[in-house]
Amino acid sequence: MHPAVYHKITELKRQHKKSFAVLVDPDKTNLAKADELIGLCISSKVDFLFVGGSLVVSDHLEELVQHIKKECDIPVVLFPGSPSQVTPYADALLYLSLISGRNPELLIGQHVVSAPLVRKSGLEVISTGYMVIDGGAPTTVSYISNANPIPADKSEIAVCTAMAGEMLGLKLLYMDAGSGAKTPITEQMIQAVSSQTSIPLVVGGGIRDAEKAYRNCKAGADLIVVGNAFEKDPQLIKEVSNAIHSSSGVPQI
Ligand code: 1GP
Repeated sequence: MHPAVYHKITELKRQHKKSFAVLVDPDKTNLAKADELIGLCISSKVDFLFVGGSLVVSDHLEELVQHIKKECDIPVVLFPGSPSQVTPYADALLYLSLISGRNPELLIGQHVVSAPLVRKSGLEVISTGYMVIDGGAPTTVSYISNANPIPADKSEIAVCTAMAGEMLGLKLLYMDAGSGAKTPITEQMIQAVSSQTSIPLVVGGGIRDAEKAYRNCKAGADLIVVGNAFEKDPQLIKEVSNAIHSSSGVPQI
């Protein structure tokens, strides 16, 4: 299968263009709400829709993905908290290995168990070094993962982790402070990691405004993910999208 999503991510990076993903949490998004969100994402030129979460308790993820695919052309990327969130109707799957933690289940164990299912799904698989960074308070991901996040002020640990992930052959790095994080990842840490790695860098968790999204891009993030903030104010999508896209080509700090 042609790796269309990863190709789009790397091509944008090659052109020094920043991209934007809206995270859709199936637990908080019914089909009517999804329609409103999809409309805003189309008009705001959102690049990707990520679907999933550390803990999804509703059972309509597959239906939601099918609905999104029917309503728009924005690539749908699964961002699964567990193998139960794998559905063949999406375009791609972030095959997350929690490289910041020391929980073998999330480093490789669940991958072994789900490998046949993932292969059979026909999804484009994007191997991703997932790094959870302390966001100032426990988040669902920090609790569920049963692994210590990287301390927010220890950029050197983040850099070494990211470098190891890249040298192990992972295709993408995702630094996440966790959904709804009190404190998003610092620009200093983003800059440190992006300057020492060359694969695309995804940054998310606790980003609430366009200014922070813009500064993260300037610091070296290639793809910004925002979810929680839009649940309160969906109209913010346009502002954040404009900020991210306007930062394209701006020299990094
Ligand atoms: C969480 O990175 C994502 O895994 C997005 O976080 O919901 O806080 O925007 P928010």
